[in-house]
Amino acid sequence: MAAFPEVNKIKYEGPDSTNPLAFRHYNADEIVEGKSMKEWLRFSCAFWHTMRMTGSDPFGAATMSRPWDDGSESIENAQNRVRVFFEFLEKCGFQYYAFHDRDVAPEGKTLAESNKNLDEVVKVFKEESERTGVTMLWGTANLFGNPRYMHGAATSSNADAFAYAAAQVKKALEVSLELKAQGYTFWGGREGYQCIWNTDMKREADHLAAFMHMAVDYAKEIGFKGQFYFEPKPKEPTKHQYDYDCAACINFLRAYGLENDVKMNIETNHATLAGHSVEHEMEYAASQGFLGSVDANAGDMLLGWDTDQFPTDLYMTTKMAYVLMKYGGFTTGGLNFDAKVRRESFEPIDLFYAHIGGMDAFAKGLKVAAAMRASGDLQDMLKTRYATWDRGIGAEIEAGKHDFKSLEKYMLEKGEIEPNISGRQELIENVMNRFIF
Ligand code: XLS
Ligand code: NI
Ligand code: NI
Repeated sequence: MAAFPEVNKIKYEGPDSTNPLAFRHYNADEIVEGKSMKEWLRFSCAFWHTMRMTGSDPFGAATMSRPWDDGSESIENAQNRVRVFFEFLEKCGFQYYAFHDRDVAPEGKTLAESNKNLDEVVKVFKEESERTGVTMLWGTANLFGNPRYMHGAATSSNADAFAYAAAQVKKALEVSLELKAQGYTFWGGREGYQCIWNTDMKREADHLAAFMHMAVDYAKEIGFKGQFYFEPKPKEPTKHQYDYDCAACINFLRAYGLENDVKMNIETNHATLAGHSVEHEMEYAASQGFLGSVDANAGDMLLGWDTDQFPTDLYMTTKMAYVLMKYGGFTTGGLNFDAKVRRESFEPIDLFYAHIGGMDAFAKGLKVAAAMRASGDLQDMLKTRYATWDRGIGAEIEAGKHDFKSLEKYMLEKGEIEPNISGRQELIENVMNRFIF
């Protein structure tokens, strides 16, 4: 029986449509700068939010109405949820999905039982994936929910927690291989600390690196070719997460010899928690060769935590699309909606409104970014701003022809620098607005 009988496959109806169950901009096969929208955007849906968020918060109980879910921890219920998930994915036109091991299958009394439960549910994922063609963007393991991980997993002060986490990731990699995942994500969970006086930071960092190396080695051993990602987040649940932002993560990867095996999975709301914008994080990662995948959501500027809202801000999606296009798009990654409906939006239909809105915001952002690129206005202003590096002394410095002595000589002869030119920020902002409205 269908879980969403009142919803048909969501169709593209064009910008003038007022149908809330239609796309106004996301037209999967429409070509934008030589690639279809679906190739650019590679939308993915997060099982943990869409199927498992109950709406409970520290002040109140669950609010979500999910008629297909009997609320039990049975395997049948877990398998049924997967079928409902695929109905949802198909109706929205998703190409990909992502899950943690413990989102999809109940944790058993022992590791062996948990693995068995997971296998039972993965069977249904496999069937449904084959039926629909919707595949796994990346896999991951929940190494933070169970109290055994109270001090972290790979960075726990308890070596057994490290071992347990290793066993969980081993299994998650096997499942990711089985479901043909394009990647595997490490998000810190509790890999951080609350109190520096009870923390051996160097030892914890060494352990985290050893853990990631073991994962990379095991992936090679079993023939899992998916891309590994490291997902930065500065805080929450711990006060100070080690995977603070892209700069910290990339430094870690380089320091520990993981730079050829792991790229970044950048989440919008985590970027803002770190005091950055998501386009800053994407540009930083991409310019260093580490742009992997994106967890698309949005925070609330008035709140200081990870609200994981759906992205609807066109300026933000435009800026994200602009960076994406500048670097040629994703290879293995995609736009994974790591986002949840608000506690008050408790009806199943709200899941559709939320995802349609997010997909449309990115589709429109992609079109605006493409128009901005086609006009060449921003590229021209950038070129003008850096013009002194394209000729004369600038070009010579970039070519490695100078040192401090030759530059001193140059400046002694020249006396003063070439006049600076305006940064034109306001004009640039107006140019962007010209394409948006
Ligand atoms: C939590 C993270 C998490 C990861 C996957 O804040 O965003 O959902 O994406 O573990
Ligand atoms: Ni995330
Ligand atoms: Ni998050």
